[in-house]
Amino acid sequence: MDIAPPTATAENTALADLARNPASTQAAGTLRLAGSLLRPATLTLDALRRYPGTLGAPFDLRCYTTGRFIRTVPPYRGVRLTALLEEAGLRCDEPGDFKRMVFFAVGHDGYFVTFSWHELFNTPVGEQVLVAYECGGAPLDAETGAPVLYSGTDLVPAPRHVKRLVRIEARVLAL
Ligand SMILES: Nc1nc2c(c(=O)[nH]1)N[C@H]1C(S)=C(S)[C@@H](COP(=O)(O)O)O[C@H]1N2
Ligand SMILES: [Mo]
Repeated sequence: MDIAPPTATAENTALADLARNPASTQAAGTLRLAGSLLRPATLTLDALRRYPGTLGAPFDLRCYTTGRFIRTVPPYRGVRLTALLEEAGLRCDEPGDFKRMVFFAVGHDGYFVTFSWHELFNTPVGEQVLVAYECGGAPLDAETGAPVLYSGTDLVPAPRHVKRLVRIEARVLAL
């Protein structure tokens, strides 16, 4: 399976720039919602803080690759990724597009992980995927890694604990 061939839009150019030269793209702390969306948006940290917060549970950050225990993370507070995506509106150009939709969550350094539409909207996993702006009761700022995206039900949490999240990209996959 492959990702649908990218068309030469400004959005795709911006994503390619991010992968090549991660630090150059956006103002620190801003999050861009892009790709297969009805209302693409850029949100500042202050805008994220205005959404109703969901409080996560504390967890142990552990690297999948090495098994290394990193640290115990106090509860995060943040907005559900599904709430942000619902507000931005998912495009459905062909019947069944959601079945083939994935989301890239991209960090400031070009590190990225994936979520599927089903995982977020059709399993309990999505209820605990947060874009966090507070940790242990203290506000996070761009210097301390905000916003952080993480998936609260992952068995090994470090891979999908993306520091300085800068972009959520919605894509419909094609064979
Ligand atoms: N932005 C960003 N977030 C990231 C990563 C990364 O390279 N960039 N690596 C992930 C992985 S694989 C691990 S193990 C942890 C490492 O966390 P640490 O830097 O606090 O040790 O961050 C996760 N989040
Ligand atoms: Mo890791």
